[in-house]
Amino acid sequence: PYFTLDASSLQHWLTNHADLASLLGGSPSAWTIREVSDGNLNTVFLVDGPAGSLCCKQALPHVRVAPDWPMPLERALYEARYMRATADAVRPAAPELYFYDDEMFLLVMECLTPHEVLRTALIRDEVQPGFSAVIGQYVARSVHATSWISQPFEHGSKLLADFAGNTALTRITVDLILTDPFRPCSRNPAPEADLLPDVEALQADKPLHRAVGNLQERFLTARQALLHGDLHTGSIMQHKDDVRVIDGEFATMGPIGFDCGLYLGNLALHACGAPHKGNLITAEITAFWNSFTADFRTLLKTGGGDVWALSDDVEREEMLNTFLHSILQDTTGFCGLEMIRRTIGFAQVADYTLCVTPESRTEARRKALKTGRTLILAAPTVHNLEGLLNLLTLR
Ligand code: SR1
Ligand code: MG
Repeated sequence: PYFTLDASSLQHWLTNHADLASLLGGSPSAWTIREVSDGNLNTVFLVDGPAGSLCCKQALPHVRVAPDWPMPLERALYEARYMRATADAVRPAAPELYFYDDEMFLLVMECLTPHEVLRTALIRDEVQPGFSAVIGQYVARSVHATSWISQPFEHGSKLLADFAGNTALTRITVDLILTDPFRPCSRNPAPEADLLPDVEALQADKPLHRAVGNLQERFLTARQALLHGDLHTGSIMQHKDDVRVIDGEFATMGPIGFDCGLYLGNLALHACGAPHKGNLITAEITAFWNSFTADFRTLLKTGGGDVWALSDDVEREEMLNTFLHSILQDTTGFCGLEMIRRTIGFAQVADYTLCVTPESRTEARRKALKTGRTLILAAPTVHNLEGLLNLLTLR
């Protein structure tokens, strides 16, 4: 039966799992166990032994940072399924999953040290430029491997069934990204007084709400591929040029532009908090999009499911161009949504701590809200990366 682990009970649990204990080596008394929980939902422990290290992540029955908010434990199962469904396609851009305990809702994974969360590294200016190319490749490979276009439709149908139960986390997304920022809501932290008129305007903006409704429909009905579902800069670890995607518990079948948009939205938010880094962030957005589209094109040059398998090279190229165009428009809209929700909703970004005065912080948030609104409304008019970059006005 399930119980929440602490360092001592985790040590005991590991001693009962000989394969994992032997990865650590030595006797249990030689292991060091540190809790390093950083995300909003789960507890995470790093275990070091004489022969190796492990990362152990356990779901709690509530949101870790909001203990009154109950949360089903099964999210750990979906994270394990996501890691298994994408591992072969994305390796080495994700940690290896060694073991999943379905009673303890516990994942035991490759330990990433001395890696750092990408958001923290960006804030500290410790990134190696070009890291976003790895993320573009990661998205191309994970969605290609799990989409209807790469394999006969039965493959996607199976994934749809395997992830259909992840409703608790999809509920978080629908509430926190697509609903709460656009209405007064107790989950939204009170905005600073100077930003209040901007927030009120956003919450009274009917054309914007209609466009958000369209994005909600895309998110819930465009079951294009298996998404990571929460691809922000806190879901990525990096050390030098080793970049890994973690935390796939929000996995769901959805529009590919959702993963792309969340990632680009978090890059853009960083530039709002650090306007002097606009050129660096523009280069990262470009690296992401170029690597995503190049890899996706390469993967779809041959093979493919159903109609893709039948098409000749010219048709294939045209279908691919149309598909990428619609992914870009979704990306633009979801990027705008992420900029707004991480500025005025629950779970805001730490990048704003880069603003040294209250005035510059308000200005940064205002810019994010304005840009987010523009992206959501103008998404259907975007035809290429340059169009998206022009709307972002980071340069
Ligand atoms: C209650 S969970 C809040 C946020 O944290 C996760 O990282 C997701 O982004 C979610 O929206
Ligand atoms: Mg997370």
